[in-house]
Amino acid sequence: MSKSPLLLSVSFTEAEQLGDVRDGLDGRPVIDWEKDERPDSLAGVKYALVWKFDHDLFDRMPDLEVIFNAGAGVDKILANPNLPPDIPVVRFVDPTLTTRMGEWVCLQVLTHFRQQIQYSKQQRNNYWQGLPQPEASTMNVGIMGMGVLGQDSAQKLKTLGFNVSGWSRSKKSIDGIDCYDASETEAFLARNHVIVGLLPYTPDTHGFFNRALFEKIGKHPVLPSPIFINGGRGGSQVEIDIICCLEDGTLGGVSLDVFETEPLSSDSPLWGFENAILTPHVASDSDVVALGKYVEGQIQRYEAGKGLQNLVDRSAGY
Ligand code: NDP
Ligand code: OXD
Repeated sequence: MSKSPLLLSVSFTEAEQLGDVRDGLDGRPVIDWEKDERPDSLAGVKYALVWKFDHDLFDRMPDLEVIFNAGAGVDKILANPNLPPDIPVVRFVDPTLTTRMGEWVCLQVLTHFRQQIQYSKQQRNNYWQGLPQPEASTMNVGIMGMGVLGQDSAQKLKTLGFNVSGWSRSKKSIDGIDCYDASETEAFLARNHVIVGLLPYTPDTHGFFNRALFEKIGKHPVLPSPIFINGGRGGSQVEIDIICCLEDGTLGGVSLDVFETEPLSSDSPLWGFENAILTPHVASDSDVVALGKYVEGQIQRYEAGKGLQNLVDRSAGY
């Protein structure tokens, strides 16, 4: 039986092009909306894999049955007023993406914890000075957003010896990790020295990481002021508050992969802070071949009547 084509509307960056999404699709025909000549009709096309999309794209797809989002975060697709209301949306969940985020989170926590910013500065100045070196178990790291990425990052940090806790909308029960829900935010913030944001961007998380929150984070007995790390979405942070908190020492350092506006403007004061590590939304790129395999696997499940996985809950916004 011939496979129903997949409509592809994703402009992968050069860095993401380590392979071809088709390599994962097991021969399924692809209509590349960004690169191919556009057909007059998309009748009969049941599946779409998109990141950003033209406003009228789905109006042209009378037979659309499933929309696949090319990343884990669905804020962009859900914000599009032309998203059909009744078509299921599946987000990308895959070990290739999860592992990359865990690597980025561990790298950031270790960089601040082992005071690498200070040592890099010393190296630039030919200067030799040891700094205090507490054990990882004295460092309390709190993950806000204990979904797929948060739980994996928590486990990886735990393996490194950090004292890890997690916070999410619904309370989790995870061996070796103290879990909190949204009614226990103050206690959660107070016990931690580092906060890692891995939240989706929703109306509830808009502007969530702000001065009032930073002021409640606990302070490590030896290391500099609290650290804030965000790999979730920039809309959840208030950058003017981050800047002021770095200036007045409320925050001892930050690592940010996501920003209120991307790309970050070249005149943002954030660039100028020695204790701010900025990466250009690359903590965890989607691996395009794995994405193709994932979509193919989901379509095969769907067609076999087994149901789709990782469906987006539109009312929750993630
Ligand atoms: P999940 O949906 O698996 O997890 C989201 C977590 O956030 C859940 O634990 C959820 O709680 C919690 N949460 C959501 N809203 C609230 C709220 N209002 N209050 C408290 N907790 C809340 O998502 P993933 O872990 O897969 O991804 C997280 C985010 O990471 C994505 O949405 C995306 O924005 C970002 N991302 C960034 C990338 C990058 O390269 N920088 C790459 C990929 C993703 P509950 O468990 O109760 O539902
Ligand atoms: C994602 C992202 O959501 O790359 O997958 O930000």
